[in-house]
Amino acid sequence: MTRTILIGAPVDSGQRRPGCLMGPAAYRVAGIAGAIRDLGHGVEDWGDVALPDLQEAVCANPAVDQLPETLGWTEVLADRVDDALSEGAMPVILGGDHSLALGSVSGAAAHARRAGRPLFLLWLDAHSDFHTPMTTTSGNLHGTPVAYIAGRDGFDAFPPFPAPIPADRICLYGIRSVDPAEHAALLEHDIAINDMRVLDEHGIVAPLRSFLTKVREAGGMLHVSLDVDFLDPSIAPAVGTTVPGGTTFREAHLVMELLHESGLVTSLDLVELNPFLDDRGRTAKLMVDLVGSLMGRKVFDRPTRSFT
Ligand code: EXY
Ligand code: MN
Ligand code: MN
Ligand code: MN
Repeated sequence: MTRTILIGAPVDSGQRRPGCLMGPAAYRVAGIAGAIRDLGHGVEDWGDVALPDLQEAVCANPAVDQLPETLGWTEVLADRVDDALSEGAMPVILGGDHSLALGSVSGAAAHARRAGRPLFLLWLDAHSDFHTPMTTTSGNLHGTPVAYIAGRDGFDAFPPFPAPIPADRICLYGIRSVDPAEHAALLEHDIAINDMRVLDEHGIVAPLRSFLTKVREAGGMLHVSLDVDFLDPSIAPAVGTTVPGGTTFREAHLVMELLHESGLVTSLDLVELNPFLDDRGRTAKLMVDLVGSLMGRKVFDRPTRSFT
């Protein structure tokens, strides 16, 4: 039994298409609390976080959009996620666009540092989100969290990331859209880049198992950040940044099932759901079903096989 804490994060400042702020409500309507509770876990809903008073902030790159708002969300979410982990619970952050991970992973990193445990990051996404505020050309800060978490320069307006995660503890999974500046920077870091080509060739299981083995051997905490666009747009249309060639229904469930079997996940983001773009709630329901698989739902209750 896992104690889970739902944290609503109606964050819409990391990109320019309105709608992600409705994400937390859509997850609740789609039954996320009941889906977790029915699997025998504890669920508390801490409601939605509120944006604190905005502070002035400047960035040398004039393209950067909604910086004060994103800084505000970062601060409040870091605090809330740290609080949930400190209660021994697993925070599930209901987003909100992916800029919320600037805060959620900060909170997890602060907690891991105090606990003396290494933090690992699994980034399930079509995108690498490896821009800094200085390299982004769109100015959309949802394209930056992995760079912040990895400790890249260029985040002067942000609080220093608590204990940046070394590159060899970061795993990008499912990526298929990388901008030139991100590509150049990724080549200089030792981040595991499981793009769709790698997953086509090796299958969805082996690269994930090898990452999970590293987490387990290190006694690590594991933050999973699940972007709706990790999924193929044909099954998950409610996202502003669709990229063809994403994971199928079964591949995505298998990832979640392996994560459950590992018993390693300590915090989870659900990001980029834009309910305004959905088709009768099907994307929200699919995301809730995936959370069900991550929390242990199975068709047959076989004895759990070790994941190694
Ligand atoms: N790389 C593009 C940009 O920086 O604008 C697209 C980023 C999309 C990020 C989404 C959340 O994963
Ligand atoms: Mn607090
Ligand atoms: Mn993303
Ligand atoms: Mn994405």
